[in-house]
Amino acid sequence: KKISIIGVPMDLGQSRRGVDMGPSAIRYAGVVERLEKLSYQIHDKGDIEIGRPGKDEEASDDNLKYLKAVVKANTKLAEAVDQVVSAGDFPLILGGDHSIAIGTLAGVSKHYQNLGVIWYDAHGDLNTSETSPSGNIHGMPLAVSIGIGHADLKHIGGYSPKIKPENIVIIGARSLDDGEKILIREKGIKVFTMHEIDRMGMAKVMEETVSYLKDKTDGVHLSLDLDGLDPSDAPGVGTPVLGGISYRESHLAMEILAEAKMITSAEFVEVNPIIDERNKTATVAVELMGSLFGERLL
Ligand code: DIR
Ligand code: MN
Ligand code: MN
Ligand code: MN
Repeated sequence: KKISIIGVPMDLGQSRRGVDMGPSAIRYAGVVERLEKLSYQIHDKGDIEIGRPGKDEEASDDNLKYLKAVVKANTKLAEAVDQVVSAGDFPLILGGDHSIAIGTLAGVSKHYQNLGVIWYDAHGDLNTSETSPSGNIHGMPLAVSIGIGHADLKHIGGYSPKIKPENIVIIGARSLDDGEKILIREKGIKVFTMHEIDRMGMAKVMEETVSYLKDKTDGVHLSLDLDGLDPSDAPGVGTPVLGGISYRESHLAMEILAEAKMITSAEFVEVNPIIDERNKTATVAVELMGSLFGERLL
């Protein structure tokens, strides 16, 4: 079994600098060694090149910060991911801010008739330039991927939409903007908020997620934003929200996905070593990858 790793040192999709160092932090936390122990063949393809934008690029009339730079980086990422899937390898993407999910999904989804997506996040990432309170594109990738948003973002990879709303499961939501709530209802997107996780327990949430996606999808992408976890377990994120998923619950979630043998691509995003505590968040990311790829104690 082969895993190809692609780093995306991107920080332009949000406003806290430092998340561009996420891929380095995750590598330093030992991702390659960890997965090699599980007898995978790991090919670290290095990082996508992210150009430095011009000084005038942040400000934009259309509430889409660094649009051009984000489009450029995601176009390259889509190409790289496409090659990995074509080669039959498992693509493992290291972020970088969550705007990179646009490129990942553009590269992956064309290889499937019905790609499912598990969006593990405190947020919905379903904003558009009209609904976004921040203008940060990392709050928009899920909307873009169902075909809602700026044309230049939607058409990365040359096709739109990438995924169907009914093939999405959001897990861990506890901060949704008004426009996102409307879209979730309108499109019938399945969401397990913190309320359901508390009430049902993570085991039940994941079992329902697996059975919801199993029959209608032919592949499932896991997009894991480290801010889905509680900030006490994953402090190195740009937009922490109290009351998140615990470290243990997250391992359980990954273990259930491993047992289901359902995940066909994955990305771990929003690791920001600058605001972290001794690389704790990258370390948690690597440990969760261990569980996702089948690590067992006995
Ligand atoms: C907020 C934050 N909803 C926004 N989004 C984040 O800016 O659109 N997503 N942090 O992960
Ligand atoms: Mn988030
Ligand atoms: Mn996110
Ligand atoms: Mn975020």
